Amino acid sequence: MGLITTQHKIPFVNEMMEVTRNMWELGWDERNGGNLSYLLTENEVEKYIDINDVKRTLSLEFPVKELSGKYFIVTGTGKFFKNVAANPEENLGVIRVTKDGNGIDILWGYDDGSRPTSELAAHFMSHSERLQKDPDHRVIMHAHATNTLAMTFVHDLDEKIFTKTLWQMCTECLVVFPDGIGVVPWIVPGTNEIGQRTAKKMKDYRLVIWPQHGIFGAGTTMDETFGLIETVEKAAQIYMLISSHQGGVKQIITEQQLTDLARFFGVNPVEGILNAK
Ligand code: 2HA
Ligand code: ZN
Repeated sequence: MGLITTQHKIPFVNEMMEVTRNMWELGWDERNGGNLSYLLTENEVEKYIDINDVKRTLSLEFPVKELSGKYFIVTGTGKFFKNVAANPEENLGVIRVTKDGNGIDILWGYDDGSRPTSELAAHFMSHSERLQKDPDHRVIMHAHATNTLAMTFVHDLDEKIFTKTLWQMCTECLVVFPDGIGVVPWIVPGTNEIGQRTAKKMKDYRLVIWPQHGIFGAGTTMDETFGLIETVEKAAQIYMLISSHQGGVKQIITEQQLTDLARFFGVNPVEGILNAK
């Protein structure tokens, strides 16, 4: 992977630069594909940015009262992940949800007059759900991960069967996401509906598949969230490789082996998957 030599003086901007670059280099985020939002504390923002200097205020079509006063750094709509590291001030923005939850204040970035990702509804609604589950939650990441996307064309979309197949593709998948993966139906992207359906799945899962489109991941750190999507994508790659292999599959990871694995690593696989058919 290419080394990012430009270092930004704001640490959370650096994290965004690095991960968007990695996602692009992996081929997960062509053109303006993908989006990313990262919950920040007021303390870490005010060290680098004047929080009283509101550049612009935008209204939201989906009020998020429960996020009022919260700060995020978010990729811009229509922006290419390829370009973030070279020009973070145009491709990213730091925003704060207004007190009434009906809008956002832009405090830094979007220097060319742009605004947050078209998938902000899915991001905000998902943050809100994950925060209720886990107070340390911070990151929502969306990517057009290639093999994951491909797999949604050829595999059953039942989320139990989908999870089981992924667990069976690499020995450590079950340990990385014992809570499994949710699947929503195909829905027009950028809509409140896809936001609501994704967030509903985020009550139970940190990973949600958008069939024929991509994947959403949630986590407490950038590394953890990236690692979740990376692990699913690796499993999906193995699936796509073996399902097109002429010789066919000769052996698999059995249900018993998955059970032994969970016991040894002390994880609780979500109910109803190991025996899913
Ligand atoms: O355009 O990935 O889902 C960015 C997207 C929309
Ligand atoms: Zn997308």
